[in-house]
Amino acid sequence: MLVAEVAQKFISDNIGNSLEAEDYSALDQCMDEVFKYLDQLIIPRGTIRHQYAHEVWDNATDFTREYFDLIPNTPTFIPRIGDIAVFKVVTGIPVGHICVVATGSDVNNMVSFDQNWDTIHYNHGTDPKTGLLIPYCRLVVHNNYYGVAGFLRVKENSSPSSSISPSFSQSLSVSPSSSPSASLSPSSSISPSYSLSYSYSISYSLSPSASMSSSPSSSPSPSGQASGDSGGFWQWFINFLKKLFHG
Ligand SMILES: [Ca+2]
Repeated sequence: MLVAEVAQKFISDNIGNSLEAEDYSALDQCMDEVFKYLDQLIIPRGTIRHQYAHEVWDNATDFTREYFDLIPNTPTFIPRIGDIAVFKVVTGIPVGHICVVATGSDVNNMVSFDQNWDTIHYNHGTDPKTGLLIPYCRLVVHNNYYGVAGFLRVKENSSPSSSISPSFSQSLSVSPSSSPSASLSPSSSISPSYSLSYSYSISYSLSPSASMSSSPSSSPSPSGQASGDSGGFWQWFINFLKKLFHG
């Protein structure tokens, strides 16, 4: 499942819910929501675990960067659904803040899924045990990205959906084993060597003709001798016939 799909499902499943993940001394905080979000992504909570939300950005670790690209907030950057927005310490945000980016952001405003944001106005009443207002998750529009330090974007190779690709590459590794059909081609390279032996036989057939052509010119005697022999034979044959019939 893609990060955007995980985020969309996480948001739709939890709108209006109070989420608690870690540190029961501070119930339903912004960090609790994002811990639960990481659970859905199958990303270790330790990648963002700090006492205060702003530290996720300010004190990001190698473990954080192992799973996320850290993208600073700029006037033109538009985050996408599934990104994690981290707020620095500014007036009105004493310990920073963290939330999951939803759909609908533009260069002016960020739409996100937040817990414990403006809890004075948005709460599920007072917890009878603690006497504190009970925060819950909801969609928020952050005007002008006020306080946003940057974003954590899940790296492509750390998302659960990309873990399918290794099995694909294994099926691809089967194809080299079928390459023995290609290794049959060396046997077909014998025919070129055959054609070479043929050219040898041609050069052989040339050498006799060369000796033939050289022999008449260099030694006329064989041909003269041949005709002399044949003339001597006929002469002998005629004499033989004369002896036979007239002798
Ligand atoms: Ca908590």
